[in-house]
Amino acid sequence: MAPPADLRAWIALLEREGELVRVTAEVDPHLEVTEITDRTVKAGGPALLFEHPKGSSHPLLINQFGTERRMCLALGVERLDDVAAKLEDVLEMQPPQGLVDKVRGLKKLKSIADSLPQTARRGPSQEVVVTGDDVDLGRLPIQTCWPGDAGAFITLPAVITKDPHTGVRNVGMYRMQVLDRNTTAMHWQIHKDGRADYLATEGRIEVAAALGLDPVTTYTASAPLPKHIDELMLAGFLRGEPVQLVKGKTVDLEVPANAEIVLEGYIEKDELTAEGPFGDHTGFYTAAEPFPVFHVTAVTMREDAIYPSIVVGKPPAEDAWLGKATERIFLPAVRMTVPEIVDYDLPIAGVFHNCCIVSIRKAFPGHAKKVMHAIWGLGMLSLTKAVVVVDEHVDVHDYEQVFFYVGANVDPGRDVLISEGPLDHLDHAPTHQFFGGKLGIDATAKGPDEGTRPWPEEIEMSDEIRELVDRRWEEYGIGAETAQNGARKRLRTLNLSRAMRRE
Ligand SMILES: Cc1cc2nc3c(=O)[nH]c(=O)nc-3n(C[C@H](O)[C@H](O)[C@H](O)COP(=O)(O)O)c2cc1C
Ligand SMILES: [Mn+2]
Repeated sequence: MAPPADLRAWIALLEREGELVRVTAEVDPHLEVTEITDRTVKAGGPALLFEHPKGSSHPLLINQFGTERRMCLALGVERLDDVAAKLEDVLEMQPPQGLVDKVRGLKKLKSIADSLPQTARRGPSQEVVVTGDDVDLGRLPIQTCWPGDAGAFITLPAVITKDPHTGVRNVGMYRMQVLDRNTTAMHWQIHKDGRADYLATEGRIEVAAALGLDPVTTYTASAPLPKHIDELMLAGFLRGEPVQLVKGKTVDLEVPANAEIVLEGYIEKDELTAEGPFGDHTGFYTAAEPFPVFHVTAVTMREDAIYPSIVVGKPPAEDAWLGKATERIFLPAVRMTVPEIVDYDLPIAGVFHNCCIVSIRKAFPGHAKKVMHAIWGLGMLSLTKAVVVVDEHVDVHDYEQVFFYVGANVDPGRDVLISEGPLDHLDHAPTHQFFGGKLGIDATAKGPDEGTRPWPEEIEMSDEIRELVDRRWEEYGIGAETAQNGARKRLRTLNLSRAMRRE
């Protein structure tokens, strides 16, 4: 199943799958959309197309990514792990041996070459072009999400810039607070690539923000790729066909041809504004801080453009599944650097930077602590506040199991590591912004080689008796459901660790 070509194909797919509700009642993008969406997301409900947002002629799409199933539909896979497998295949390419291997290798290389974006002469995203004084962001149904927000924020943009030295494109999702009819703030946090492009540019940097893309491209704007990798290439690779671009009307940047809406413009070095407060994905308001001002020189659109939005707030919110997609998709890359990692889980309630549970194939004394330091040194995972390390047979996605091992296997005096390092821009807990404490918990089994008494054996029933009870279960008259429910947890653990070990 090929991923949808644009937002409209995506909406049609969602509708066919019973995953979309059209809301025909007039609804106010000021707070009301948030309350409806928050209830819907937390109930695992459908994507919502508000056809009549108050004060705008553009429909508003929200909750397109709000469940695991929709995230899988967006990426055209059965399970999020399937995306990782595709990526792993390319990442683990070995020098080809025989002819068959060479042909296979070439195919893989071709799949990368075919992922590069292509530039077309025209595209639907420029059917309508509004420039200069005619630009009016007030025409879009931009949400004011929470009562304490400083104003209306564009929440689901793919913001495009170029590195002034290398020319490499970057696409990132950064919220944009509307300041007036043709300016917004640009919330480039301190660790992000968009900000690095801005800092490296003297004077004026051109910027484009694409709204309403095919879901894969939207997702990749949120993906934490290394700075020298163009997110649109990942989008092309995951889609199996290149992203089509067109030249901007007022900027020297290429913009997605299939976008519903594109905001073109520029940012002047050191022109800053107070951005925020904003009800953030941390579950708290982030205080106002200075951020750059984006001047919009053109708005280009499709006819009857649909405006996409997302609400973040106390978890779980819609962004949980964008984050989970990243967790799964980046597992092969994480394992390439730290191969002893079997699996990891970033709990949604930990809003992705607060906690990382990781299972390892432990091979030497201090190994769990080595992995903690590796996580604290790895891309955006370096911002992780707490790392919990468990042995390979533990299902990191089963928090009860993890809690069991944290309780059972940890001597806090020996197995807790307090360190320090960079923290997420939005974390309000550390005394100093951006920098503070780190917590590592080693919940693996230890042995005499780590200076402990001999470690006891974990309780397991023998295979023989398990098989006997399987065979005789019906005779006992307790019911098939009970057996299934009881076995499910154990099986899930076994399946997962088996899949991860690729036996
Ligand atoms: C809905 C949503 C909103 C986000 N808002 C911001 C934001 O305002 N500022 C920011 O720096 N990152 C934000 N992020 C995270 C970035 O999109 C993410 O870190 C991405 O990797 C940035 O791209 P970059 O690595 O090319 O800088 C947001 C993510 C999502 C899913
Ligand atoms: Mn990037």
